[in-house]
Amino acid sequence: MNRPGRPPQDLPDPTTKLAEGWHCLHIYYRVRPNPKGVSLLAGREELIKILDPEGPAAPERLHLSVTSGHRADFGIMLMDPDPLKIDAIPQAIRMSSLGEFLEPVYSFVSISEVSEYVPAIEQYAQRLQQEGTAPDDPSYAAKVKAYEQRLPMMNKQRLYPDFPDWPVICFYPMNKIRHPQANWYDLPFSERSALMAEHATSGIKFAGRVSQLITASTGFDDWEWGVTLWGRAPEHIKEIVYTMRFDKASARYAEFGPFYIGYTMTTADLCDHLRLT
Ligand code: 76R
Repeated sequence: MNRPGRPPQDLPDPTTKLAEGWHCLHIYYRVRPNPKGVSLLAGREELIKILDPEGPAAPERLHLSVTSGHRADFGIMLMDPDPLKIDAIPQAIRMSSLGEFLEPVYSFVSISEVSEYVPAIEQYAQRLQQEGTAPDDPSYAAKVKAYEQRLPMMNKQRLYPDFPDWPVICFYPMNKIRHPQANWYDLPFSERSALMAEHATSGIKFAGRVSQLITASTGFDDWEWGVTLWGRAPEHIKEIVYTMRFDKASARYAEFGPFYIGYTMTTADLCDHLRLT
């Protein structure tokens, strides 16, 4: 028996790590003017060190991009099992000699996850049947087997993603709405699942052109998910966002926050581009 106020004995140790998946931070900065023309060369070297993906304090994943438009000048996306290792990066930037010139203007905190709508093997098999492939069709077994082989890799990519080496990155937050006439959270699981299957079918057409990472932020930030899209070229970003708005899951139930579009860069190129010299 536990005494009142004591946790039960069989709980795991308290931790800031996730049972599975990584913490994720998107943080955007604006560069402040430098009217006195102070040399930023030393600060530039500090920034290159802080953001060195091979450096001793580097988180597992680090992506840097120049952001278009007035909202921000550049963005950093960071992922790691340890949220404080991620947080140490903006702290180091703030305390560096570039700190006074770099103003954080937007951030988004989230975690990676395997969505409850990713079909298990049995659900995938059921879906094949619903779509008209009979279990005695030779392609049925082959498809189920291929999915069985693919699923662990796909889930690993969702939880511990490798970032593609692509030039365009788009980030935006989103919610599923709770409107009296369109409340996602009032729908039965079977209906949500069917809507997400339609969503997946429309998304899969962008394979090879867009790579997406959905990170969950309920309880971590003001929106429910962060959507990170990498594009092989800019037009694919417009096309996927436009196309997926017609998925019922988005058309009827989604709302979106601000969009940040940027271009992948090394820290040295970014400093040149931002005139941090
Ligand atoms: O294997 C599967 O069937 C995975 C299917 C899948 C899930 C579960 C999937 C596929 N997504 C899932 C979950 Mn998605 N996705 C978005 C957006 O702009 C918009 O309209 C919405 C933003 C895009 C662009 C996108 C792209 N997806 C989710 C969730 C979590 C829902 C939850 O758990 O409640 C959100 C918020 C979301 C939003 N999705 C795909 C894509 C693409 C391109 C695919 C197909 C590629 C793939 O399966 O990896």
